[in-house]
Amino acid sequence: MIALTRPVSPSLDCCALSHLQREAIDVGRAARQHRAYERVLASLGCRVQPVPAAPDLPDAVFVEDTAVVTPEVAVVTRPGLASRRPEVDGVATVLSGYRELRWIEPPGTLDGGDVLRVGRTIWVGLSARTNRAGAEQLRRMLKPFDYVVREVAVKGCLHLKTAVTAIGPDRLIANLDWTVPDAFSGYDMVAVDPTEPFAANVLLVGDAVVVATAHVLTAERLTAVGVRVIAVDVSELGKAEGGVTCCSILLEEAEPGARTGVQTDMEPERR
Ligand code: CIR
Repeated sequence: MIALTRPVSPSLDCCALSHLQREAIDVGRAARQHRAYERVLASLGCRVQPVPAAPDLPDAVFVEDTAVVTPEVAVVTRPGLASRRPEVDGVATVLSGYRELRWIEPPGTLDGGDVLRVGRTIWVGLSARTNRAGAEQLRRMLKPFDYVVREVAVKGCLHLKTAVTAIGPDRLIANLDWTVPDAFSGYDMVAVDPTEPFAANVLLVGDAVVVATAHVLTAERLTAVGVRVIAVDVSELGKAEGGVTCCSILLEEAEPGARTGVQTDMEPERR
């Protein structure tokens, strides 16, 4: 598994905020937490592939929003917030070493945080950031690969994956106040502890589930149902309305014979 990540920008404290009050962010601490997060991903078997830093783009660390990657293709998004659109080029350049690219075009908007893939089903949250045109373009792009795209309303939070994520092949974790539980019928659903509304944003890596250390009670719920939980402190990133899914894009290593890496100055023949 490859994990694309991007360094914390010195301008992180100018990040976009929708549902949180602005609090001072200790950017140095955020960067240390981010490096610890990368080490956790590496310890779970990921090869961490950094995207070049974008110091002037405050939200660049939240790479998840810039692309939706399946084993077959990478869809570069058009983030709902215009100020985040310049983030996509740097990510696209790296992804072009691993996958064919498709691009969400106007009037479509789509944030990767609104896209939850479980097997061949892809839920797209219709949110303040993602619109129907974006969801429809994604549906068209992924249909040839047999994915079914299902739209679901997001209410009360930033992204679909603030409200619900996967903790296994047919098991989800959710804040039931922020989702439409019926949209996920047929899946086992663990509810977050009610005192930890942001705890549904967890990252499944292999058979492990990465959770924010702050979400102790929800972590206990997960452990109780047999989930292997790994905790990581992302408190400063949380002040920027980010969580554990937002800081990486996970992609399977390419099949032999497919594109195998990113061009660097050292290896021009590889592109
Ligand atoms: C934003 O509002 O866009 C950023 N401050 C936070 C983005 C978090 N991304 C995510 O949940 N996928």
